[in-house]
Amino acid sequence: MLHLVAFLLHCLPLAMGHYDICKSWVTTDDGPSWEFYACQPKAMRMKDYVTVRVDPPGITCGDPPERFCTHENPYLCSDECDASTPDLAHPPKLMFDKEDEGLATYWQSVTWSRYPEPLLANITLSWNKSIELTDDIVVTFEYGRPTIMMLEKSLDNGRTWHPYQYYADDCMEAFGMPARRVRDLSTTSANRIICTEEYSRWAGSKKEKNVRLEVRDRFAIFAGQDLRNMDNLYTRLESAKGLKDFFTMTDLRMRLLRPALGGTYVQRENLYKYFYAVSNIEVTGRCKCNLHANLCSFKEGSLQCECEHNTTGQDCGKCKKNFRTRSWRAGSYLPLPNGSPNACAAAGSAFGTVRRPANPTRLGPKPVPQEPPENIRDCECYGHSNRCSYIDFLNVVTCVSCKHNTRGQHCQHCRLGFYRNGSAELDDENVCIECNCNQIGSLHDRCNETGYCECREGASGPKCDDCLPNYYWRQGCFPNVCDEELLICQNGGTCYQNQRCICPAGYKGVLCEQSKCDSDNKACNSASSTYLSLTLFLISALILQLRRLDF
Ligand SMILES: *[C@@H]1O[C@H](CO)[C@@H](O)[C@H](O)[C@H]1NC(C)=O
Ligand SMILES: *[C@@H]1O[C@H](CO)[C@@H](O)[C@H](O)[C@H]1NC(C)=O
Ligand SMILES: *[C@@H]1O[C@H](CO)[C@@H](O)[C@H](O)[C@H]1NC(C)=O
Ligand SMILES: *[C@@H]1O[C@H](CO)[C@@H](O)[C@H](O)[C@H]1NC(C)=O
Ligand SMILES: *[C@@H]1O[C@H](CO)[C@@H](O)[C@H](O)[C@H]1NC(C)=O
Ligand SMILES: [Ca+2]
Repeated sequence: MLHLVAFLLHCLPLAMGHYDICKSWVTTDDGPSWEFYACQPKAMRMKDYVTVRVDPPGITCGDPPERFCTHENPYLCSDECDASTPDLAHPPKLMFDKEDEGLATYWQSVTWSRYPEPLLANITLSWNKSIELTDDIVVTFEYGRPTIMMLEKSLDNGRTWHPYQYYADDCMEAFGMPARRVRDLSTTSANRIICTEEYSRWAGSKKEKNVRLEVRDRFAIFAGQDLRNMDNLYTRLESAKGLKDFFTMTDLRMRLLRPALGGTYVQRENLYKYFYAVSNIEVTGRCKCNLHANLCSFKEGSLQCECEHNTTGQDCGKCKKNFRTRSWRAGSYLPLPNGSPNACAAAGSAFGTVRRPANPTRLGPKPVPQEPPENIRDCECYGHSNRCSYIDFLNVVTCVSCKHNTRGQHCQHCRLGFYRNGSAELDDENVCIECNCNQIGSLHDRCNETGYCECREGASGPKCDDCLPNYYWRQGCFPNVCDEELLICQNGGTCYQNQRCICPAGYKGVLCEQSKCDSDNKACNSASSTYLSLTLFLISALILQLRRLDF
């Protein structure tokens, strides 16, 4: 019970009333109607919805069964890991089970029997859904925390990965980075990737078990200790570049790079005490629904926002069909306290009146902040950007930082090197496809509307990675030197991959058309029989001539 109260108190600031309803039925002068607000789902224990993968294969202990011991008891190596015996097995799922009081359950790796080869393991957590952290990630290690490890994350379901935080007992030695603490970061560096030494030093394996990614400390930079000033945090999340994304991910990877050493150097005579054992990975966060949903459900094995505001998609990341009069936008925490729903609109609704900023005074592009909604109304970027600039001398509002490989005033074109996906709508994340022109075969990396690249001489195919007939590929397309039709190797030579003739002894030239004797008499001497028969031929020809002349 005490535990529960402590947990509730701990979560209170983030669970509090903010942005928890999407709409309410209100009565105004014009009668009752719906009013809409920015809204987001509650924070949850994300470990309940995760799939895990542990690499490399065979890194989990117990197959074959193995003995191990602990740093506290290094000479009593009687503990056993055996994958085929449930009581002695340590599979990955034990990092996500409910930790009842009493004995911890944990995943465990093989021991470092192959020292000095490093003992490396990757633990990859995937949600197949964007989530936003609302509290620290806490990883609990039984038998000591790694001396070197790092966290990586992906925002695109594992296609690309980015470093998230580095951990080492000596950051400079392990990663060439100075050691930093999150508590020392400032408002301008709140999303900096750091290396910390706080969670890697030996302190006894029973005493210090946790490794953290400090989310609350980073929130506290804006919201103050105890996170009392959440309004300031929400304001910063809307305005500070990259800050929201810092807490967002679809996948998290823990790279274990060197196990606990018990506070000393590696003792080769007893490698049974070096391994990784993780009993829990706590990830607290919420579904990212772009402030268009306050519910997120687990359906068919994946988390899914229950979208409002006439949006749809796993993250409410686009407008429903027939609600695309205005391009999609995320809801906003601003203005406080209810935010802006930025709902999608059906044709015929009263949106989209074009207004220009009054009295433009400054020259050049000026970022339009979120506050004046008139300007934002003009910011139509098909959902590929939330920001626009006003260019005074052209009197236009243009999107800035178009994402998803788009460009243009309304992010309506594809960047150079990309082409329009015919089956995707303009507000689709997949609207631009990479040309992927073969670097050697093509003239440049641009392509036409159907994805065809412009090829160098001899190259062919949509991506210029093929050769035309009568050309062969070797770091580019080159005209055939020989073939079976027109450029046939002479005198019994054979054509090698259209690149050259392999000539029999005594012949040379591109098509073996030249006898070596024509120019090089020594070769003829050594090939004396050829030489002899040639001489005989010449003599008999001479005799024939003499006969004709009828001497
Ligand atoms: C762990 O993942 C990284 C990429 O994030 C990869 O380079 C490395 O080879 C992986 N290590 C293992 C042991 O699978
Ligand atoms: C990921 O989620 C999407 C959308 O809910 C679903 O269609 C897809 O099957 C899921 N993929 C996996 C590997 O679970
Ligand atoms: C969404 O569309 C319905 C009509 O299907 C409309 O009644 C409702 O008000 C719309 N919601 C928002 C937030 O625009
Ligand atoms: C084109 O867009 C559709 C619809 O979003 C998507 O399913 C498909 O994967 C895209 N094609 C490519 C090659 O990206
Ligand atoms: C793109 O180029 C290919 C090959 O030159 C051509 O067949 C195709 O019609 C072109 N597509 C467009 C839309 O121009
Ligand atoms: Ca456990």
